[in-house]
Amino acid sequence: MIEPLRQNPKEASTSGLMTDAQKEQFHAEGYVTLPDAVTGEQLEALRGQLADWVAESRSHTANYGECIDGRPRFDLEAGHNSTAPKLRRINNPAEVSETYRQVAFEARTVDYVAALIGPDIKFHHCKINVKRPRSDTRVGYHQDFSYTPHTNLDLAEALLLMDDMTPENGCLRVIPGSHLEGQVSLWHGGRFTGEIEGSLLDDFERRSKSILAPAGSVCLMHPLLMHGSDPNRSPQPRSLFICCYTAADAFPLAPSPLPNRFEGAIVRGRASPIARLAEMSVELPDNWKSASFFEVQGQKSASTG
Ligand SMILES: O=C(O)CCC(=O)C(=O)O
Repeated sequence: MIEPLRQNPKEASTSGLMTDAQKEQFHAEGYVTLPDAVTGEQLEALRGQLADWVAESRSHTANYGECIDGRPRFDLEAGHNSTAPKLRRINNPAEVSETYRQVAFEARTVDYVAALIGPDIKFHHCKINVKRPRSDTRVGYHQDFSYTPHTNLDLAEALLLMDDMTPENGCLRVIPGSHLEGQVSLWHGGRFTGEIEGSLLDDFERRSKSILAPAGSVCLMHPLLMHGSDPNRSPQPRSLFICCYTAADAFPLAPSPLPNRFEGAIVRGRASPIARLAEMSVELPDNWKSASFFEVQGQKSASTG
């Protein structure tokens, strides 16, 4: 008989890093926001690299760059031009920047994740969501598990704030406790729309909470937490470096939405030869081909707009 890899996978070796109240908030409300997830130097380096990418985007008129599956790495919002660049997504920046790879693999964020769903943690994928000043990019309400279904629910999405997040610049909005209410369908009329049905919006909006925190903080989300965000109406940018981590014994039930050469890399602890299966039914995503989920959610890019 095959024994479980460990008796209590929630027992983390990172004692003292987070308070019991912070861990309890993640499990009870589905998210927790923590300060100083990266050092000041790491934050500066991330921001510097992003500024270079935004500058580079000025010379492009359509999505560009190439990920390992042939899709563009750099995704531009419709209306992008050289004077008002609207770079909105960079897919798997860790593959093209050592600064981003180091933060994704080594920053304190990963210790926070190990304290919540560890000790054994795998990297799945990463991305930067940029909302340039006064840009229309929004994020329709969804649960990340619907894009990255796994054999169990021990996943954590780490959203690192690269700018202060404010009510005006399109801050992340979460629905506390929604991770305990099951998966909400993202398929409508036979199509994977990547966001919830419009009729559910009012209820979720009423229950939503804005994540307002300074740059360098991280919001850690349970994979079934419902969340979204509005356009940036301010003169300031709003950028998030988002990494998806899983427990070592959680295995994908669908192809990665953002294939990358680091998928499955162990970032804390040890690999698992055992897949842990949670008893649940899981709605699977469509294997979409566009440059980012913004297009899946019906928002045109510079290539399609
Ligand atoms: O950028 C945001 O506001 C939310 C990001 C998000 O939900 C995602 O990329 O899955």
